[in-house]
Amino acid sequence: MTITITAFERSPDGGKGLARDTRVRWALEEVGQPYAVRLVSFAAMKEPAHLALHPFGQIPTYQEGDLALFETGAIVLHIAERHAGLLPDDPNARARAITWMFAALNTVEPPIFDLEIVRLLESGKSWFEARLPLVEDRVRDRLVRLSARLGDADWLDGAFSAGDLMMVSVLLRLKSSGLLDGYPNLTAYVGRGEARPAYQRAFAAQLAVYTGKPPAG
Ligand code: GTB
Repeated sequence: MTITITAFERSPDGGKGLARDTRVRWALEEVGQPYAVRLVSFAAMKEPAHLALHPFGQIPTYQEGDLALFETGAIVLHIAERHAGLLPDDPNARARAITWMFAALNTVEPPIFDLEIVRLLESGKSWFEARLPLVEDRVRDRLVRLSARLGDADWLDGAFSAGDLMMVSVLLRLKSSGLLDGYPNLTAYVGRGEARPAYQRAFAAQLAVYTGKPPAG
């Protein structure tokens, strides 16, 4: 059955891979599932046809036969549960990998998202200089604890899993901020994620939407 996801017709990040379709593409590449992409404009995302797929008018969505999903956590979990390669077989290890997915989305991503919003929308405001360090500190609090837990391991809990896919995807949002620089093991962790061939293919595919050139190879 063909898998179709949606992505920005023109991503505001200019193809840096920061929009959330990249994590879904990455998951599909890890498990070797081909997929089609339907590009949507900001206007089309708020039209009834798209709202029927995504109640909040966002990307990405996931369609497979008569199944339609939204929310990257749910989509990546669905992919990981149905195809080998992203979740361990051992039930406890599997549950822990899923726990890391939730930790990435519910505990680590929110302060990173807040930081992006402050930088993007509040830079001209009178409170910006006072607020920015507070928000950065909340991000650092997550990083210092994640860094301590990762230690010198390659991945968060044994072999690479959907938990790492989600955590690396979330940390990638910090790349341009310099905040990761204080945590060499996290920088290396993100680098290992980016170096995976499946990530490379996902990144190239989303970039090709922006450049209009098909991915090389
Ligand atoms: N919780 C949802 C999920 O995980 O699927 C969040 C989905 C979401 O935020 N989608 C964004 C969207 O559709 C795109 S990814 N926004 C349009 C809207 O809400 O109207 C977020 C995103 C967008 C752009 C950049 N960027 O340019 O750097 C980075 C991340």
